[in-house]
Amino acid sequence: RFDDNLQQTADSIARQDQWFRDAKFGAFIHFGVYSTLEGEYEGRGSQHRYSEWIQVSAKIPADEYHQVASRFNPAEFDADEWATTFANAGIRYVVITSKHHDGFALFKSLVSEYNIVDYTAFKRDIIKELSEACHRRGLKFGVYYSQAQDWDEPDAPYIAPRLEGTRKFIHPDLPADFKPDMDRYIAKKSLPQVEELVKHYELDLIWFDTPSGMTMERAKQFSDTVRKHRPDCLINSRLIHGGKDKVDATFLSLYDYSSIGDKEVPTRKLPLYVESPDSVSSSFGYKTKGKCYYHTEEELIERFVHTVCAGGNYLLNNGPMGNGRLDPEAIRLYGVIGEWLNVNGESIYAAKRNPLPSRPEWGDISASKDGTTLYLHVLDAPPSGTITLNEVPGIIESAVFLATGEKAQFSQSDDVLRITLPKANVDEYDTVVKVQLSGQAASDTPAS
Ligand code: H79
Repeated sequence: RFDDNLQQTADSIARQDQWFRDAKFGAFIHFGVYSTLEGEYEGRGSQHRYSEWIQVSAKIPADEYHQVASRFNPAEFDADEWATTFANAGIRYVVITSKHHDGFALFKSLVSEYNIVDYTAFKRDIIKELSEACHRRGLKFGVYYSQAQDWDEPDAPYIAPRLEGTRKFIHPDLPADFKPDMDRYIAKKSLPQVEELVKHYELDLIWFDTPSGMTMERAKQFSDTVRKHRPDCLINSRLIHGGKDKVDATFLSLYDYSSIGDKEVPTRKLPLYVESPDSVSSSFGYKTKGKCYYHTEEELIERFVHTVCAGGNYLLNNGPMGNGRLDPEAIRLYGVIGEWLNVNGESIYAAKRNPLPSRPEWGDISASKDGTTLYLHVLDAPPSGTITLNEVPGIIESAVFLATGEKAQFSQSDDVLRITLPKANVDEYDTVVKVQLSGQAASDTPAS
């Protein structure tokens, strides 16, 4: 249960984000210098989960990482091919790393020459090409920008105090009495780069990450800059909050929706409209060395369904390869989800979260916007072949399997609904039963 005043605040600042609430499915892309290393540098670093963390996990000095950066040449990058792959998978928006914690920008920047156009032989502006390709395909486009961390800048903070020692590995020539000054870094690089991004690129969204050291005053500078140049551009909560779904009314003017934890699946209703940043694999950047695994398509569809039913978007990441091509396993997994959406998309897009007080143990529930249709997602069919739903808020008029259109056998007594599932699976991953209620379903909070 959350505070009604807080909800009202959230709604009154709810900006032009209907596209976002209806989109449900986004592609997150982690692409950069680290994509070429695939999680290991000179035998070091591969034990860490995230390949995009290689500079820290392998303690690579700045001058060595710069050489890797200058050789970054994703010659096979084809923005239209990427956009087409995503659009065909039912994805509605794309968010790509314009600068991750390593400090290397995938866009032309006048603020720092450490960017793909000025620092590599490739010379093309990935952010420009992809934003145009996405908009051509009707996809919304956003960028990830790491505003607080920047391992290339000695003034920027580290995410955890125990990592502060990394600074002297990366920048061995710093004077012994060097004192990092975060505001100096913000003024010199991250705020001007964010201004470049919102001024020069058609951004529908900007995704900040890991707010180490971000005070209210610092966050406000970023928020004001985005709002000034691009008032409709959505901002996520990690401008100032960590991965958790913490909500505080004083922060709500700074951002538009709440990012929950990396790879976290929401299991309960949340106070703001949320987004769950998941990944097809255990890493975000492309990783082939050491510790890594891919999720199965069953796992991803289940995580997607739970996220939507809790009131959020599913931002599913892939890490393209250093040569600029998408990871074939990611393409395959997106494709399976896309096929599932071709059949079951009605229960996902423009749906609202579960309006009932709790979540059933066999799966989850989404609803039509007016609340008169419930979509029962049977993720784990019980051995009895019958699912039970308690606290049903009205009289059931009909129940059909969404995948086949066939009628489902059901019985209702008081507020308990029983539905008999067919012997054969209706859907390999998630059997969706579309239940029509007479009159209005129980009203849910406006967050969904
Ligand atoms: O961009 C992705 C991650 O790189 C980023 N957020 C998502 C979207 C992120 N930044 N910080 N964190 C996630 C927290 C990560 C901490 C760890 Fe580690 C990275 C744990 C293991 C690798 C740093 C390096 C701490 C231990 C080793």
